[in-house]
Amino acid sequence: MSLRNTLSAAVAATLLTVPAFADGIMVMDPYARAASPAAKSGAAFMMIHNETGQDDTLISASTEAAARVELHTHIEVSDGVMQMTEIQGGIPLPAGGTHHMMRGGDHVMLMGLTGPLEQDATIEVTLTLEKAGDIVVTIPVDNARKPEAGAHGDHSH
Ligand SMILES: [Cu+2]
Repeated sequence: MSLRNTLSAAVAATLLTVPAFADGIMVMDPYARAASPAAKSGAAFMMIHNETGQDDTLISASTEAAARVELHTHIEVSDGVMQMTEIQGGIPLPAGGTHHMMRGGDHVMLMGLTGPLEQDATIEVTLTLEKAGDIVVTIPVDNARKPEAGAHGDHSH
């Protein structure tokens, strides 16, 4: 093998490895909603599939559609009473696993909306992962969407 062939093989191997790693995070079925046009906050939901081959963690999210974004979940504070709370330490995304953010469960909380979430508009949300880095997701607004089967109800969203 000539030197030139060796170099191209090495470059090809690098090109194959890097995008596969970055592309290994798949965001499926994202949507965002607010409880009403006047709502000051909303939430985004999605499924995140980790095909990168290594464990990762969703550590934060941001968007120009809201002044502040937090990763939230619901906890049961007393018998049957659920309350939203900020997730400490991020959301683990184990290799090969799918994390389902859904109503009544984990969600991306959009606080201080910069405008109403209009039905069928889209917002861009940047997810920041510990290893995969920033992933920009275009999320359609679907205020009419019903809670997923298995969700515990709608609560404040
Ligand atoms: Cu919340």
